[in-house]
Amino acid sequence: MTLSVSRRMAAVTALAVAGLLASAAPAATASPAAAVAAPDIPIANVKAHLSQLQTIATNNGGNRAHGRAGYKASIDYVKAKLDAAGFTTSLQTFTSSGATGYNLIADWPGGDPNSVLMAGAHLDSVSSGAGINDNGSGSAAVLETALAVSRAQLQPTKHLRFGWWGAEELGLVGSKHYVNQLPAAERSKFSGYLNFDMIGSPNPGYFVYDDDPAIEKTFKDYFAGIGVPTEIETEGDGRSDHASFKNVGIPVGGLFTGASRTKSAAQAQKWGGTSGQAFDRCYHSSCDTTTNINDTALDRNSDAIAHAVWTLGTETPVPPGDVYENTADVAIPDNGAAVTSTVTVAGRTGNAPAALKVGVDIKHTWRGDLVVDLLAPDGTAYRLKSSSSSDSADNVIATYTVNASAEAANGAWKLRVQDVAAQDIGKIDSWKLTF
Ligand code: DTR
Ligand code: ZN
Ligand code: ZN
Ligand code: CA
Repeated sequence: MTLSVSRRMAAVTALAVAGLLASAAPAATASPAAAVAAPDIPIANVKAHLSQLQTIATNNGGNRAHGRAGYKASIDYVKAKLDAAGFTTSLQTFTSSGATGYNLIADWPGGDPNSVLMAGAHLDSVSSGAGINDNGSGSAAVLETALAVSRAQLQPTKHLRFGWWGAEELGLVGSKHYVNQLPAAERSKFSGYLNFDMIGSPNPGYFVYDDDPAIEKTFKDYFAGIGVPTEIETEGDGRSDHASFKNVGIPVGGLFTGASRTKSAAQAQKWGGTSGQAFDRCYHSSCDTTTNINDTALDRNSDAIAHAVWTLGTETPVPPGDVYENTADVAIPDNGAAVTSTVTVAGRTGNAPAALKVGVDIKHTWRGDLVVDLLAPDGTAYRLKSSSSSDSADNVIATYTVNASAEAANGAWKLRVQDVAAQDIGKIDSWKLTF
């Protein structure tokens, strides 16, 4: 049984024991400082980048696909803009399908190196076309946001990093390579990764990823502020580069205007456009050119990206809480009885917080089999995850927020996991509570 409290908590306890502190209660969590307002992102600048990407495709066999000249020319274009704007850039290479791939990483000097906010987009197209909406749109908007950071000489509280991924169309290859190369200590510094893949669809919807609640709220607040309703992006996890980051426990979010799915009558009523028609009829087709962009959608999403980078990047990071963790493996019987893992909280005063963070790391080969609950010391159960026969993805690596304010903080808290479907097995790898 491996129990640990964070070094911060142990230090507080030690001081308490030494009588140097009246109480071992941690310092009050500072609320984020008022954020700095983002500038408007000039849509003309974003479209100028798209024109350049179109020219690159036209001059290189009609596409910007992994392994082709058009992709490397796209990377060179974006890198040159960032180098001229004062970013620290690096090219990361990898091999996929026998060809060299490239990720471009750009760091804005300054900010807290232990709190990294990253925004990214895949820069590759499919081989059948120029890939202007998919994903020149996300790439150009992220580039222009980075250039706006430079123009503003922004001094964020967090360290800002931007990324352009290769070989997303081959299966998130570039972003997976980047994350896999990151040492665990570096991954833990990420406060979030923001992904933008198809944000200018000609028959647009306004979809917000429903992953990290704080990131989701940041985007939803922006669109509410301009009177644009949004929906939760429901095409499922794993459909773009945010999945690479989510799979290692990094908070993610992003925006999407739709691909081959059809806009419903209700959505057309809400957003305009054409019901019964795909959000992007040129998805993965040769007609995905500069004519395949809705300027209003591209403009709104570009401004939303800047809003998120400024808001999340300039807020005062909430100091780390007190962590109580159990890293002992607990096997989960296939289609069998529930198992539990315990962390004992002691030395705190009063009740647990209204936003108690429950971080879980459960390895499993079909996470839809699993029901996951948090049990408070008095036995009250809080449902974290229900079973789902359709969710065949691996692992449950997530952080849940529970309103545990009705529960006494001290006592034995338990994570209860049950596998309710035959075949596929797993284990509790670790879990933790952050107060
Ligand atoms: N896989 C992306 C397009 C895509 C399809 N569904 C979603 C959902 C969220 C982001 C992107 C996508 C591509 O073809 O690059
Ligand atoms: Zn695509
Ligand atoms: Zn894409
Ligand atoms: Ca099972």
